[in-house]
Amino acid sequence: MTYLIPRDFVAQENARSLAQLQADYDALAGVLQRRGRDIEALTTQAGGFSVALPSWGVGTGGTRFARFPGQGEPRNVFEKIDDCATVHQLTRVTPGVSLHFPWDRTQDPRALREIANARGLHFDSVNSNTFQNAAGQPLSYKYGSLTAQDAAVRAQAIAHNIDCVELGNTLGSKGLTVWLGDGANFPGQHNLRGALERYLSSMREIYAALPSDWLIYIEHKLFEPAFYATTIADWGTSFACATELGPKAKCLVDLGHHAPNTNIEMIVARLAQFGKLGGFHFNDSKYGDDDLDSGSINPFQLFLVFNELRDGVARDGAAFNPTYMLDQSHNVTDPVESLMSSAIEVQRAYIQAALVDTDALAHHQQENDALMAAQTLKQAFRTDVGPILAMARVRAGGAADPVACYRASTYRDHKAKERPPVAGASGSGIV
Ligand SMILES: [Mn+2]
Repeated sequence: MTYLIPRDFVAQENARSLAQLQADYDALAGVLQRRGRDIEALTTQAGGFSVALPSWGVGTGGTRFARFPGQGEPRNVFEKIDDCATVHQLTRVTPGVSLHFPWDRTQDPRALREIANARGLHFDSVNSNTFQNAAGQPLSYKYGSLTAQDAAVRAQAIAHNIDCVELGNTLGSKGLTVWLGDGANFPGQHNLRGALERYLSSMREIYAALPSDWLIYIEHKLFEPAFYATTIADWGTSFACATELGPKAKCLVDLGHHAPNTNIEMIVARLAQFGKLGGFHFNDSKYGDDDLDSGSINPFQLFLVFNELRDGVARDGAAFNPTYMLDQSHNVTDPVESLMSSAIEVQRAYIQAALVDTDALAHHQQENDALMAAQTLKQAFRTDVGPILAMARVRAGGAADPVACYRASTYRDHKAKERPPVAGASGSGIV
């Protein structure tokens, strides 16, 4: 029997801190009221937020160098669903799960869909994988996949992506995210322009196989594993390719996939302006594609990204609807705790951005008052919206303090007994 945290247990844990939460909430309501803001509207807004979980995030993804697996890690996609459901149960903001093939391949996708739905989950965009060789695959991706010189290798990579679309369609997904490790490690290794021509040719075939209500997300990344010239290295290349492919192609921004100090919020604004912002992989980083928990290093950047997203909604309304997903992978925490923390940090940035006094900001911009414009953003960023997030969770049946509740439940100890390690268990990794 699979252990799930009992609903009553969450309510009992919440009961310990409910009076304190209500006091904090009432105090914040007063602060916001003086700014002309209604806390209840913000709590409703927080309750409507969601960010999808990466299936690979519930295992200890590790780093490029090693994994140090923890106790009771999921050994297959069904166990991953249990962990994702637990994250959602306590946070109430992660109903979507993004699968990665072939890591999450199952013989019975319909059963997987039913089990996920029964746990209150659905499937977000699916991810293809041509950055490593799958077991039994006839041709190698050592020298590239969608951009390979060998047409047969390209055909294999195209077929894999189309297979992901078909599998995703059965699961109820509406999008395919393509991150490509292709590129060159040496000057002259390949023709820079020729590689991108081959990429576009391959992507056109995948694009043609998309169902009418699907999107394809192009995820750029500055470098690694191709260290000299990654084919889709930046948002400009991503934008150009998405434009070439057509309206169903959009750009996906992984916060860790840029050079240090890059103004990511400006990239977000540019892609939004030209209708090509498809979605995000949220994480945080100090140096490169560090895949650390969202908001753990630079929460102000996350807030500024959401400030641009708020602006996008203000301009374009419901038509502006990028997809949100976490993408993180490291060694030193319990993945369920990290995913809960990250989801809440992303939700926090969303609500902080909703607090920006947009009339004041527009006025300061009009007056060229840089200091007060910056102060206006800072006022929103500095506001502790924790009670709003906690109240939204409690009202939705989640945990006031998800990490504390999770630890008190001894979920991980249960999983350690239920899930002894097996050789060849479902993989996870870094994307
Ligand atoms: Mn990513």
